[in-house]
Amino acid sequence: HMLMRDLSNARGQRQFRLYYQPIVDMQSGRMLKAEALLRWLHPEHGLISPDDFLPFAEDSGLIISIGDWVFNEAARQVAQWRTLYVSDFRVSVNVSPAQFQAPSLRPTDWLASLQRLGLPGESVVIEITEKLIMNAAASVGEKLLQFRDAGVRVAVDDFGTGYSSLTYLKKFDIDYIKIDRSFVNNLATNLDDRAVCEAIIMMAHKLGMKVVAEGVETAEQCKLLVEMGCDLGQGYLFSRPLTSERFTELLRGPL
Ligand code: G
Ligand code: G
Ligand code: MN
Ligand code: NA
Repeated sequence: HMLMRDLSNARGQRQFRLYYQPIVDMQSGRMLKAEALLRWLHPEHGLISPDDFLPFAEDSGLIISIGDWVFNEAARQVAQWRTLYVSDFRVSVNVSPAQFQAPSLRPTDWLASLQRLGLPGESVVIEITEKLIMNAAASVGEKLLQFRDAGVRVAVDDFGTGYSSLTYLKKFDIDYIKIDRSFVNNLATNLDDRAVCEAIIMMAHKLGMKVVAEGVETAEQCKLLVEMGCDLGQGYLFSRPLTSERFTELLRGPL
């Protein structure tokens, strides 16, 4: 497969980019975090979304070296932003279930990178999925614990679309729940979706977790979420994912 061969060369040829999307404190409006989103700048096909190449990356095992690049690049970037602009800034990094479970993903390697950059664990958040925390494998729990012990925060992405139980959220000491954007989409008109969001926020707060609403696109969705006590928001209302240069301008503020 052509794309496969290109993908195996992409890292060496510096074709990967990280985009950053702001995550905003919904009560204060402050921008305290960003989610790092991988893009592949293909010389012929242009910008390719991870949805279109991560399946190949996972099947071939390339996901490990790509994921290492993502983590190290995000860490390098957050170190710079913390030094120059916001001292407690955090960047979250997506980790797919196959990637997290691979024996070659070693938390100690990633933690060593943070240490080399002089970064505390709390400067990064790892975004995992419900599917992963439902996986009973001991190695999953051990790896999560290694990250947690080092202060790295853990978020459960796309929450509400899977089948995770409260038991698992408690067991793994999750910091953030990200409400899937399918529930946020029709918040203004759909009372069921509103009930789901309310229930997730209440449950998360009772368990000591913070909630991020994904896919916030309208002021009305934002207002409803603020009323529900949602902690953080992410979506086109605040900003699309930006290049690191554009994101830096945003942090630097008006000149
Ligand atoms: O940014 P976009 O909507 O195109 O992202 C599509 C999907 O790819 C999302 O589900 C997102 O979580 C995932 N994704 C984005 N960046 C990364 C990454 O660096 N690693 C992994 N494993 N998934 C990513
Ligand atoms: O699965 P995950 O939550 O990691 O996917 C994040 C992706 O969601 C990002 O890559 C981004 O492109 C997309 N996204 C971010 N904000 C919005 C939004 O407001 N609306 C829509 N439709 N997609 C969004
Ligand atoms: Mn995510
Ligand atoms: Na998500």
